[in-house]
Amino acid sequence: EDGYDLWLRYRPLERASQQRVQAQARSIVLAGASSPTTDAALAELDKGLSGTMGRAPAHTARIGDGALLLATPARLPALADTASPLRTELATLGDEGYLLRQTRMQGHQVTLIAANTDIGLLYGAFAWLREAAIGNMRAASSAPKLQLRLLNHWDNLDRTVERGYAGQSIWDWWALPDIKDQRYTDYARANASLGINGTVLNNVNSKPEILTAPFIAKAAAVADILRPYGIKVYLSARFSTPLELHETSTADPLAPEVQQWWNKKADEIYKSIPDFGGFLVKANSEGQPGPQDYHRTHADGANMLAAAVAPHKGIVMWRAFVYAPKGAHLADDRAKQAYEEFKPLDGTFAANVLVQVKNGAIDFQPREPFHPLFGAMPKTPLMMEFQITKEYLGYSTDLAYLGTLFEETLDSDTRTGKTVAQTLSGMAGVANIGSDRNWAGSHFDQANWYAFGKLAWNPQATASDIAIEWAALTFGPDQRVTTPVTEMLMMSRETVVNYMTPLGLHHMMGTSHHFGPAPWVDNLERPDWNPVYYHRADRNGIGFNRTAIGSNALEQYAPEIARQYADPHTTPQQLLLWFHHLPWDYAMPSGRTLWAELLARYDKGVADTKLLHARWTALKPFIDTRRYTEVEQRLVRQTQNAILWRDACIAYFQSVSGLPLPPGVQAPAHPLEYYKALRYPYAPGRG
Ligand code: BDP
Repeated sequence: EDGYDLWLRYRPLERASQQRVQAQARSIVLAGASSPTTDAALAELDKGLSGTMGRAPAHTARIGDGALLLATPARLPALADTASPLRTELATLGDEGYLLRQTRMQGHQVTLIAANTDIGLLYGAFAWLREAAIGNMRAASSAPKLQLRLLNHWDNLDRTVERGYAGQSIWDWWALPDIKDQRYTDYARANASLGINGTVLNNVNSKPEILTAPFIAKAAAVADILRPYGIKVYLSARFSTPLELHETSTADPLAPEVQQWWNKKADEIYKSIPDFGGFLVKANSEGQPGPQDYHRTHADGANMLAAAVAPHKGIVMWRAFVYAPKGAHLADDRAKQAYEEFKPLDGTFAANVLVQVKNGAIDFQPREPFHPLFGAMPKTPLMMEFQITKEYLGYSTDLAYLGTLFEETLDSDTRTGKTVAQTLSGMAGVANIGSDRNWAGSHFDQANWYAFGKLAWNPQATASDIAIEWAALTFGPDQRVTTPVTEMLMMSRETVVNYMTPLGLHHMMGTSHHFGPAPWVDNLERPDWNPVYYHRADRNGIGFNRTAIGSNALEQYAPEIARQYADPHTTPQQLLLWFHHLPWDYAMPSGRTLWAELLARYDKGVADTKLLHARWTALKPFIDTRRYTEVEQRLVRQTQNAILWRDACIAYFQSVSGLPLPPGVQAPAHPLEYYKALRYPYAPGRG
């Protein structure tokens, strides 16, 4: 086991489970003619059943007892019959939903995988195989709650991956379009098994070349492979592309020559990729060009691109992760800038523009409150942007299950009548995929890809149900394994929060690598790049005051939230220092002072990391050697990392607060200077 098969391992089942599966699949019947998508579904059933049962059943044209039947109303007249209850049920499942059902068809007892489209059949086949692999065989009916479920690859054309910790990019642009790696098909299978239906192939920090003819041909080759799996290809577009390719004299979105250039470019792309999804754009952020360079708004820029793709039914996903480049407007609190720029534009975007908003207002921290734009732009469809790759949570070394992070954001009540999930039209996840054999860099990071896909399909799914399912599919359905693995997953992210940024602290990672601790950094050219800007610790206290007497970022939330969080006593402890600057002797609910509580959280982070390690070593007898060892090595490293974070942060905060360590708290192993001198040369992920 090297992890390549992900959650589609299809290992032999125990006898009792085999019998249950066998009873549902004595033969396989596809109603009607085959299509590339039904071919994919049947190939997956063959693969799955050969693996779990030892051999795949025969494919037959006629329905018999015990058949596994794949059918749509268009393929099977019985399903088109308006009097049939199945037809009524199918009508509620839309273009991508499916149902799994024991029923009688043409006088025979069958297991029906039914959908309105072939893609629905493919999703249903994956769902049935999941049931088989776990040995459940439950009836089901399911339809996605969000229409757009995308991965965003931050992959560069030279195969480096910005914030990637799983090796090179899987997209081999040099070899494409003629040489097509088998991985592309396996990638499509894995994503389709989760219901992911779109992928942005290249980095948001995009290059003009991606929109030139040779790269369009390469993207088209990928699109051809992904299409049968229901996955559309999208590209990140650099706003100044026509100017940089010397094909226009400006990139001003209101200039007719620019508009014409993009219209023609869209026509050219759609000629090669008829179902091209559209563009993702990072503009006027971190030095990227954008409409503001021409004193135009984000809406002007987005709408110009939207007009180019609209005749082809394409969309534009315009990112709200903006903060001004050097020298331009510097908000007094970086957390406020996206809202300040985008909220006034609500209602001015074209119908095929979505604004893509990161889960929090700073940047993919181990914990952030939900972004105040959710609930604040009722006239604009919003996409959630989560980061699956763990830029700020210990790369692919540290174990941190993000299902709980995603769930926490999605379930947040915006107090505008909706949870965050209910404000969404789509969800994007910054992929953690690379060409490492196990795809994600570590086996446990596969769970983050899995959880993202499941939550994009159903944002109301729970992180723990997803964890249980992933554990069973990844390590087998033995509860002696799935129970402890699920417990490890469920405690892991809070553990990282505790040893990195407890109590609402944030952005204390070292410059540019974002891996190790550096709360002392204060010398970067922009104040809001420095950790000291975010924790504001001094002799008197710690934390960022975002109340009315501070930056007043709180005002961007609904009044109920603003009121609740205005008072530290009614602010959730986990966000305390995000919103408040408090004295070191502030009394915490635990009875400790804030200083003592902070130390206790760091200690808990370390203790829980050791616990994670111990739980894994107890599983040794049940896990295959290679995967056991690869995870174990990472947990050893994570323990060192947790200790490093704890010690460095305690040494630093003590140097600032001047307070003694309470009895029982162990002093850091080294003086502060030691931690300050640590370097991370050649850290991965810089793109
Ligand atoms: C930050 C990353 C940077 C990305 C940026 C973005 O450090 O590499 O380019 O986000 O989302 O988290 O555009």
